[in-house]
Amino acid sequence: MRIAIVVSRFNDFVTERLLEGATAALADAGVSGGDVEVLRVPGAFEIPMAAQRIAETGRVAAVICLGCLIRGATPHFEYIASACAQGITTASAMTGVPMSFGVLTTNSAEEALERAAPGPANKGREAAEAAVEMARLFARVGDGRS
Ligand code: INI
Repeated sequence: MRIAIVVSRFNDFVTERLLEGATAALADAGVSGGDVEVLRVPGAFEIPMAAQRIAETGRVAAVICLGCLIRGATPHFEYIASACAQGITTASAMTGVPMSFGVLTTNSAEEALERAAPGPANKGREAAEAAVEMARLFARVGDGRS
């Protein structure tokens, strides 16, 4: 099973930790590193575009979306957060490829770092586990054409 991870560079002191949590979870789930495609984008706003594009190639069974928005530092926080969440939902619906939401929306950098710490509470890990579960579910359900 091939999986894509779309991760934003904005607030990379947090998003790189989410990426570490996600890749660790994929390894735990038996997805080998060679089957993981990582796409880096500038910010959370660009995540849905890249998620849709990689899903459209047909190469991946799921897309894990990772990003970090910090309210205090972001005057247009609400706009980017809702564009990102809505965009991912639409991209998944349009492509039929499950996409999980590992985009933090926090009030402070401290809160963001808590959610990106190593271990079971890492939100990148949580997003990866959801993506694998959905990919396996969709594989079992099939598409009705075969
Ligand atoms: N992008 C983020 O991922 N997190 C942020 O906190 C953030 N702030 O603070 O503005 C942010 N902005 C960039 C945005 O996602 C786009 O990359 C940019 O607007 C170019 O389209």
